This record gives sequence, structure tokens and C-alpha cells, in this order.
Amino acid sequence: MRIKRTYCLIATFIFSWIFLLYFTFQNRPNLASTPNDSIANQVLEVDIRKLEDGIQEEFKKNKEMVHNLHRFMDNKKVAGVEIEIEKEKALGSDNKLSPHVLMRNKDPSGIVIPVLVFACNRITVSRCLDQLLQYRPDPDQFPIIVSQDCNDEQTRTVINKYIPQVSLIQQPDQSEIEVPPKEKKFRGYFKIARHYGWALNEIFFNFNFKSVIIVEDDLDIAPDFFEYFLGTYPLLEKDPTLWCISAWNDNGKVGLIDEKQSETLYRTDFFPGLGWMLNKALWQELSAKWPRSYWDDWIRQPEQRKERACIRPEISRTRTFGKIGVSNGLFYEKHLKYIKLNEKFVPFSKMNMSYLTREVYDKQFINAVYQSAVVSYQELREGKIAHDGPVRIVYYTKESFKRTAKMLGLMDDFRSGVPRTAYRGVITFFYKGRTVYLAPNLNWKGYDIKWS
Ligand SMILES: *[C@@H]1O[C@H](CO)[C@@H](O)[C@H](O)[C@H]1NC(C)=O
Ligand SMILES: CC(=O)N[C@H]1CO[C@H](CO)[C@@H](O)[C@@H]1O
Repeated sequence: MRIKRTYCLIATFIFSWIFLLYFTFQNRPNLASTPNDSIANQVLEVDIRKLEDGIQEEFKKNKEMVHNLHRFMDNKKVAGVEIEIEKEKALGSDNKLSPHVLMRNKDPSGIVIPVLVFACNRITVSRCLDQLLQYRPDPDQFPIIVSQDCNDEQTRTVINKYIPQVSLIQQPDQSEIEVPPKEKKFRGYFKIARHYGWALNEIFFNFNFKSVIIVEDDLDIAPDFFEYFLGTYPLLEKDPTLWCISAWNDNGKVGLIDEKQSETLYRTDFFPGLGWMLNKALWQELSAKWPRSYWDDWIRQPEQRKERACIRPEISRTRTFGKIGVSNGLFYEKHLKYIKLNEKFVPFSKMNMSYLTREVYDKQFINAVYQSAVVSYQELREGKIAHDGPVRIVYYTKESFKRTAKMLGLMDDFRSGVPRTAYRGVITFFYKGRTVYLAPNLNWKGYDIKWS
């Protein structure tokens, strides 16, 4: 509708303009014909010719513009279907996207965010797919694409049962990966990195999506999982200091979160992963140097992060239900198992999220952290603090950070010097009914990559 109106307006404008020019052109010779001055006549004639040329030039341009407008409108009509069908043909029989993926321009808001599910040889992928389908508000807006590596027949059979509600693409390169002898037992990480690289290339460079939500086959999702990404999508688009939206809180255990604050979100310098969204611009940047293995620790290095942050929730929108295979089973038993999955639906897409953009957030955040009263761990644990409201525990060294984190039950590890969930060195969590900041000095100079 809007395009049609614009088109009409432009056409009206062009025609009135030509009309006007025509009259100017008509009237000029009349003025010139009264005096008999030959020089004046000559000058006028030159003028007229120039004007004539000008009109012709303008006319050509306008014609071109109208032509382009037509082409644009025609493309618009078919972009959802025909162009994609061409692509589908080119893909061959294995990598097919189902019809709702192809007709993605149907969504009126224009925001289409595919969900890319990484699968290999775990038939439990069905648990993840069941939940995605259960909570998905709109199949056109959130096409689900399962990318399968490993060629596992049983898993493929499971996934096939979900077609056409989901699409299946398959990583074609099943060759053995050359792994340095010392890293033989980490072969799985090499395969994962190859799979990620291939599938994200498909999403952005072949299917041409603008952004994607990445999910692994062992994740449970919250009822507002889709709403969370839809509501934060504009932030990712407009704030260049953000590079991802993550559904995961690394310290999201019961006892460390405010269970009443489902709508609370934060910025974090730590890349959390585990259900996350990125856009095409970032992939263009990363794909050029994508690593052969350990991609998640690689992405956390300063050369990749470039001081950009992610959004993370107070209460996780994903939870892993246990990994067999490459990941550490002990880590799951000790930690991941206790992460709380959000239950309350928050209408993020209808809320004002601007407070999460850097200029607004940083000012407010620094004020809140450094105006809070300093307390010791003992005082906090024993509930001896007289006043209400947030408090701060200060750390000065790596050792004091680790010690305090451990006592509080927070994650105490670093990646490229950044503790989990940290923002400007500060870990924000909830403890015995109040917000607590585990924070460095106000004159903090940035993360120290030697902290590990
Ligand atoms: C949204 O929030 C921002 C900053 O928090 C504020 O400046 C802006 O006025 C708000 N917009 C609306 C429409 O309420
Ligand atoms: C205004 C003007 O230049 N008039 C001229 C018109 O033509 C006659 C004869 O050709 C001239 O004598 C006038 O000066």
C-alpha cells in the first residue's frame, strides 16, 4: 500500500513538473518575437536550445525513474516466492527450505528471524524442536532451520518427522578433520566449528537472512523465548556497541537471581552463547577469519570482541538438558543443571528497550554501582546490613575476585580476562533480597587478559 502511494505521488510530481516546464518553454519565444534585435534573438535562441536539451535530459531521467519503480514493485511481488524457488533448485534435493521459509516476505513487520538449530547425532533434538514449535508465535516470522552434521541416520529420521514445520539442511563435508596430535580428544570441537561456519554461511550468504537465532539441540526454551529476541532485535540493529543478544545468564541459578524480575535485562562484556542472536554484518566480519576449533573462546578474544557487549537476561530463556559427547558432563552436574528457566511471559516487543543502548545504560549503571554502599562478604552473608537497596563488594585482585565469587556461588572463571556476566568489570547478581555488585574500583582500566 505504502509503495503504491509513494509511486502515485512521484508520478503526480513528475507530470506537474513537465507541465510547468512546457509552459515556460511555450512562453519564451513570444517574449523574444517582439523586439527585432538580431543579437538578442540569437542569444534567446541559444537559451531556448539549452532549455530544450534540459527538458529532454530531465524527461529521460524521469522515464528511467518510472522504469526502476516498476521493476522495484515487480520484484517486491515475487521476492518471497520465485527468487527463493530459484535458490532452492540450485541447492539440490538435500538442502531444501520449506514453503513458509520461502515466503518470508509475507510478514507485515518485515522482521524475519530464522532459528538455526544445530544437530548432530542426538535424537533428543526432538525435545528442543517440540518446544520451539510449541512457543513459536508465527512460522513466517520465525522459520526453524535444523542444520545436521554427522550424517546420523537415526537423528535424521527424527528431524524428518518435523518437516514441513521445520526445514532441514545438511552439512555436506563429512571428511576427516586434521587435528593436531595433542588435541585428538578435542576432535569434536573442530567438527563443531566447521559446522557452525558452514551453516552460518548458508543462512547469511545463501538464504540471505539479516539475522539468526542460534540454538543447540540440547536446549530447553522459555515461553517468551521468541518474544525476548523480537523485543531486543531493534537494539542489535541500532547499537553498534552490541554484537549479540543472549538468552543465557551464566549466574542464573536460584538464589542468585531475582525470581520476580523476569523483565530485567543487562549488558554484558562476556559472550554467553547458549541461545543467541547475531546479525549479518557481524557474520561478514567473523566468517572471513572463522577458526578451526574452540570458536566460543575465540570469539571472546579482544581481536574479535572489539569491546562490544551482549544483552543477557536476569532469568535465562534457555537451559541445557544435558550433553552427551563433546561437552563436559561434570560441568553440567555441578553447575548448568541449576540454571533457572524463566516461566513468566514478558511482552518485550511492546516495551521501551532504549535503556539498554550504551549511552543511556552506562550512565545509569555506573551511578547505580558506585553510589551503592560498600559491604563485606561477611556482612552480606549474615544479613547485617541495616538499609535496603543495592550494595557493593569490592575486589582488587584476581585472587580476591575468585575467592569472593566462589563463596557466593558465582562463576569464578575468566575468558580473555572477562569474568562471566561482567560489565565494565562488575558482576551484578541478586542475593538475600537485594541487588549486589561485585565490582572493581571506579578507576578501573579495563580487563586484564592475563586473568584466567
Ligand atoms: C524510552 O526510553 C528512553 C530512555 O530510557 C527515553 O528517553 C524515551 O523517551 C522513551 N520513549 C518512550 C516512547 O517512552
Ligand atoms: C530595438 C531595436 O534594436 N530596434 C531595431 C529594429 O530594427 C530596425 C531596423 O532593422 C533598427 O533600426 C532598430 O534599431
